[in-house]
Amino acid sequence: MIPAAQMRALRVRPSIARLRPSRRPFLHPTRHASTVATDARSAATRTKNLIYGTALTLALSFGYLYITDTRASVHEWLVVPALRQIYPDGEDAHHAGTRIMKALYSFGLHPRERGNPDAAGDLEVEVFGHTLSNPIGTSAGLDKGAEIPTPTLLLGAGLVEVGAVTPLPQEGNPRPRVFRIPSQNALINRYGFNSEGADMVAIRLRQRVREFAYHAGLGLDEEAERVVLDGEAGVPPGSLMPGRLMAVQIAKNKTTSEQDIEAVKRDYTKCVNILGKYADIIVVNVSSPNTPGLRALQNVEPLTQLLSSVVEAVQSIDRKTKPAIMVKVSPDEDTEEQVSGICEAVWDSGVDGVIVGNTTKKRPDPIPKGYVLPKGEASILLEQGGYSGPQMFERTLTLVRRYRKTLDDGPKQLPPPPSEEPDIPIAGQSTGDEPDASILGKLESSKAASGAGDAVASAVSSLPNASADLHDELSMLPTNVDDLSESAPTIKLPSPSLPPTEGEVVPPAPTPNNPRKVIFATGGITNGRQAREILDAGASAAQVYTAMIYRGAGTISRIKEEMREEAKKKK
Ligand SMILES: Cc1cc2nc3c(=O)[nH]c(=O)nc-3n(C[C@H](O)[C@H](O)[C@H](O)COP(=O)(O)O)c2cc1C
Ligand SMILES: *[C@@H]1O[C@H](CO)[C@@H](O)[C@H](O)[C@H]1NC(C)=O
Ligand SMILES: *[C@@H]1O[C@H](CO)[C@@H](O)[C@H](O)[C@H]1NC(C)=O
Ligand SMILES: *[C@@H]1O[C@H](CO)[C@@H](O)[C@H](O)[C@H]1NC(C)=O
Ligand SMILES: CC(=O)N[C@H]1CO[C@H](CO)[C@@H](O)[C@@H]1O
Repeated sequence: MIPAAQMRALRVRPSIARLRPSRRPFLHPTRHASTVATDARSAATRTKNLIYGTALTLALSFGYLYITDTRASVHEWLVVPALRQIYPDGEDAHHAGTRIMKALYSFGLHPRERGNPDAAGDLEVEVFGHTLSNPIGTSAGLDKGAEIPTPTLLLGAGLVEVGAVTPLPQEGNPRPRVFRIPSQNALINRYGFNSEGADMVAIRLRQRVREFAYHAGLGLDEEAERVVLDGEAGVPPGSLMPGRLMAVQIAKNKTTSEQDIEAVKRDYTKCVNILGKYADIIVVNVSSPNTPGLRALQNVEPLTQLLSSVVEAVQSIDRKTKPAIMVKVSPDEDTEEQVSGICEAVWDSGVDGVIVGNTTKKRPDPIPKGYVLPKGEASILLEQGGYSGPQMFERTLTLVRRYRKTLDDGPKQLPPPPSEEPDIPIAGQSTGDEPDASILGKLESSKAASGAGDAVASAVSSLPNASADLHDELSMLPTNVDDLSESAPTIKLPSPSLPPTEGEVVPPAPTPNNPRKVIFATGGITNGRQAREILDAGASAAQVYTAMIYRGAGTISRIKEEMREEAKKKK
C-alpha cells in the first residue's frame, strides 16, 4: 500500500522537469551574454531544480513515512488536541476522526504500524483456536458502524470489536451524550445504543469481504465471498488478516422490553442471522440476573435462555466455521451472586467466553489522590451515563481475577436429576435435530449438563476415532454441534447410542476438547504494564477505548512496545 503516496511524491519530479523548457522562451530575449554564461546559468538552474525537486520528494516521502507511522508523536500531541479544539463536542470529534481515518485509508495515507513488530511472536496468544499476533484490541463503541475495521487493525491491534449493532436503526439518546473530562483522561457517555441497524452494517461488512476477495484474485461475486468466509483464502473470515480477529457486538432495540425474553431473543437472533457470518466473534451485551427476591438459580434461568438462543442462532450461520460467542458484563454487576450467576449461564448455554468490564455508573475519585477537579469538569461528573477512564483499572483487574476463578471452577455441581437415564440428555442434544423438549427442559433445570457442547465434546473425544481436525474444530467452537457434521462430514455422530460417560454428575474440568472459557478485559487499560497484569490475571486480550481517544492512533503500538519493555526488564 505504500506506493500510492510515494508515487505521488515521486511524480513531483517530472512535473518540475516539465517546467524547464517552458521557461526557456522567457530567457531568450535577454540572451545577450555569451552562450557559455547562459549554459552555466541554465546548468545552475537545472542543478537548483534538481536539488529542490529531490528535497521536496524526500520531504514528502519522509513526511509521509513519518505521519503514517503509528509511532509518530504527532498523533498524540497534534492530532488529538487539534480534534479537541476544532470539535468541542466529543461526539463530533469522534465522527470526524472516523471520517478522516476512512478517507486516509482510501488514499493509502492512513497511520499504520510499521516494521511488523509482532512477527517476533513474543506477544502471541491462543484464542478460539486462532493464534492472535498480539493481545491488544479495541473495544465496542469505537467503530459502531464497522466503518473502519481494517485501518483499526492496521494500527497494530490483534483484535477489533465493532458495534454495538441493533436489529433496526435507532437514534440513541438526544445529544449531547458524550462528555470529556480531560484532566482525568476520562469520558462519560450515554449514547444509548445509537446504531445504523444490522442491515446497513452487514452491507458494509459484505462489501469489505468482496473487496478482499477481489484483491485476492477470487472475483467479486457471491461465490468469491463464500470462499473467503469459509476460510479458503487463509484468513479468518471476520478480520480478513492472519493473526487477527474481528468481533461484532449485538444488542437489542431500545423498544424491545428487557422483561420480554422472547422479544429480546428475536432481536439477538435477527442480528446473528444478518451479521454473524462476517464475525470471528459475536459479543452479546447482557445484564446479569439480579431480580431481587428471586433465588440465584431462578435468576440465572432467563439469562441462560437468552444466551442459548444466541448459541442456537450461531449454529445455523451459513459458514464453514462458526463465530465464537462472548458476553460482555458490566463492572457494576459485581456481587458474588451476579458473578457466579453469569458464569453459570455461560456454562449452561455453551457460550465461549466473557468480556469483563465496561463503563461504570459510579464516579471514581479523581486522580492523583486529593486532586480537585476544575469547576467545569466537576459539573460534568454529574452528567448521567457510563464513566470510562484510567481509574477503572484496579476494578477491572479484580473482576478479571474473580471471573477467571469462577469460570475455572466449572459449572455448579448440583445433584443429578433423580434416576434419569444418564445418556439420553446427551444423545438428544448431540444429534442436533429436534431434541426432545422435555429432555432439554430437564437438562436446563438439572444444571448438571455443563452446556450441551461440552457434553458433546467429551463424548466425541471418547469415540473410537475423533480426528485431529475434529479436535481442532471442537476446541475452536466448543459448543457447535452442527459444525461437527458440516466441517468433518466423514465423521457422523452415532446419535442415540453415545457411550454413557460414567459417574455422570461431575462436569469435566477443562480439557483440549472442553476448553477453558476465554476472558477479554476492558476498562481503564492504558499502558503495557497494565495490559500485562490483565493477561497475568487470566485474560487473553486487553481492549482499549478511552486511552485511544486521549492518546491517539499510536496508542496500541505504544502499549505493545511497553509490554515488550516490561518483559525485557523482568529478564
Ligand atoms: C463513547 C463510548 C461508547 C461506547 N459504546 C459501547 C457500546 O456500544 N457497547 C459496549 O459494550 N461498550 C461500549 N463502550 C464501552 C467500551 O467498549 C469500554 O468497555 C469502556 O469504555 C471501558 O474501557 P476503556 O477504559 O478503555 O474506555 C463505550 C464507551 C465509550 C466511552
Ligand atoms: C426492534 O424494534 C422495532 C421497532 O422499535 C420493533 O418493532 C421490533 O420488533 C424489534 N425487533 C426486531 C427483531 O426488529
Ligand atoms: C446492555 O447491558 C446493560 C447492563 O449490563 C443493560 O443495562 C442494557 O440495557 C443493555 N443494552 C442493550 C441494548 O442490550
Ligand atoms: C457498556 O457500556 C455502554 C456504554 O457506556 C453501555 O451503553 C452498555 O449498556 C454497557 N453494557 C454492559 C453490558 O454493561
Ligand atoms: C482407533 C484409531 O483408529 N485411532 C487413530 C485415530 O486417529 C489418530 C490420528 O488422528 C491415530 O493416531 C489413531 O491411531
